Amino acid sequence: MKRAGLLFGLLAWTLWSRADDGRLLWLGGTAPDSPCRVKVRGIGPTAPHATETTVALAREALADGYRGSDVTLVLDTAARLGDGFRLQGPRPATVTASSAVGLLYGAYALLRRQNTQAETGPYDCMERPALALRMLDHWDNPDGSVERGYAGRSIWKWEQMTGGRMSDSLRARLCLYARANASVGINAVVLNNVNASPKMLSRTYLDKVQVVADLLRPYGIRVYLSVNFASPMALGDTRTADPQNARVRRWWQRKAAEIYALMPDFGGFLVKANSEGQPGPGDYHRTHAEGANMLADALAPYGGKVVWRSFVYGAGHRHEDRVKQAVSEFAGLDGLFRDNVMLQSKNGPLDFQPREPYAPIFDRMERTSQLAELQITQEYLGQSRHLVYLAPMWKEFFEQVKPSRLKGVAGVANVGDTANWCGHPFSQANWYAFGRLAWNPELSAEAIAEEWLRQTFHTADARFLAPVGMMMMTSREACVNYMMPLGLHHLFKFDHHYGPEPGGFKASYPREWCPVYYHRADSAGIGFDRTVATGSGATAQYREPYATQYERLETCPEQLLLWFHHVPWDYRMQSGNTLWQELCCKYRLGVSMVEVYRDFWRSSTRPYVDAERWQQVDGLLQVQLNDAREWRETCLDYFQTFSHQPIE
Ligand code: GCW
Repeated sequence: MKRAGLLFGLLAWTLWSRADDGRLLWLGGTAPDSPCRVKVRGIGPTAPHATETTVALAREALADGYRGSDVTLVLDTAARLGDGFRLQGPRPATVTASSAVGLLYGAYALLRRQNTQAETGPYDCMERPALALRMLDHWDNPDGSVERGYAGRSIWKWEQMTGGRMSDSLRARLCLYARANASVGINAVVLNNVNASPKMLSRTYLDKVQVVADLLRPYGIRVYLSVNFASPMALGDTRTADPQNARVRRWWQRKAAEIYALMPDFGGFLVKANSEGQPGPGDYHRTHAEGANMLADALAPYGGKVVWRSFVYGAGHRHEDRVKQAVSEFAGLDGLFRDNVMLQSKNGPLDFQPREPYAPIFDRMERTSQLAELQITQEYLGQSRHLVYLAPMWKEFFEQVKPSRLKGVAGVANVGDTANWCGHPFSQANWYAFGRLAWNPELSAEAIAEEWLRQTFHTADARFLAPVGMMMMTSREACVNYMMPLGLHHLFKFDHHYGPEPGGFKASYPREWCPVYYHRADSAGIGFDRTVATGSGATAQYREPYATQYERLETCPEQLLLWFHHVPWDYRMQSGNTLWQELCCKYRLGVSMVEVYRDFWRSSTRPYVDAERWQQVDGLLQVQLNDAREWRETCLDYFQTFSHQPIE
């Protein structure tokens, strides 16, 4: 017993200490042959401590990883670069910024440049983030579990933070996390699950949160918390959580004062209210605006923000088509939110499916600040077992929802305490891509994939980069094809959302959790009629030209066909196939694509990847292939009971 304990301890220690290695992230780099000297200009002896610590991080990052020339860091507050920077070079290289965090971002950009580009002669370029708020949302619970987390347990280890301190190993791990975020410009982190435990606002937890906030601050990262709307009541201080109640309002004001005394730069609250069983203002017949504004008023004196989620269904408009409910609940509230409230909506109107049309709420809230919520953790895209690169999906979203209309983006994190952070070695690419796109949504998904591959596998060899980049670029479409092509959605097994269960139905469940509610297959055809003419009318929530395009069967993009229409089995598709034949083709194509990935990985990538990662990816691609086959067989067998046609 004792020996087993010892062995276990040793194993945990090995994993843990290995986990501290930056090489398990894209930050690895190669050790510099000739370490560079870093000079700093523009920081006088009276510079604030915070500036000094951030600039010291920039300096350290370059001293560790930059080679070939000396670097000068210039803090020029008159340069008006915001959080951005200017890079000039190559010899010596100069990073200019008007803020300390700008210098840090510039230092990482210089390293990225070195590690991803061939030397190109003189350069002089400037960058500024396109979006002000670039946030990671963790769905971590105080007990260390992570909702929809597939990479181990929570990284926060609350139990190890006591007396305002944390262990050195935890600190080292969290510094790496912070560094990874800063290296791609992520500047805010929500520490806990939107299904929020009221406990997070207790003094015991706030003291721990302060420890994390202190650690993240020098990296330019602000801490936010998800809050449970009924916190004052749940913590036993009030008898109601009604936002109009004076005691409740005072409670939130005092809580805000307490938080800001501990963390003067605290970001604010993220709130999931009246959704999936969470409490909210609706419990007291108050609107979302009344609820959000009460919290906003409490935070306003300190510059804090309220991020209010629009992910609601089954509440005020429960009889409506689920994908319409957010607009139905929120459109009438446009203009009623305080200035420090931002509405956060998922990219699609349902729930992070492999493919959804964009969420029309982004068209409808002209006078409300908006954030887009993307999901980095692959809840519905094979979790940490399938290689699915998400940047192409996010780019698809940005084609219709222009980033200029947003105040920021939030990504539901895929990070856990597993040694390689994200489970699947390629899942890290999604964390990386999220940050890069939040910084600059104009970057192409290809370019980001290549950057990540070069920095992660330390190779510039096109025989690896081109085909593996192609594999990443096509992987999301492959996933759509083997899971739910042509606009099908939510065919997932109950609860875990991993495998297929197209016939899923439970009378005791809300209809919105049942796959049969979404595909509506019958002997006539398949798909959810959301037209105004004969269906739920969801198409009318879109701006033109999309409303008309989606409404008409002939103009609806085929990739969204069954999202908006109930289509006869023998409907002629553009390819000349009937709908049934096309469905069979898509499922088959999805499986073949994964077969190609697996075969290619096996035959051609070994020389470029360390043995351990190579093995891991190889094993996972086999899992993905088996799963893809299961998806194809389960879905086609099931739909065939309606189409009565052969699976070709
Ligand atoms: O997709 C659903 C998830 C829930 C999640 C919810 C949400 C945090 O299955 O686990 O809860 O979305 O986004 O609130």
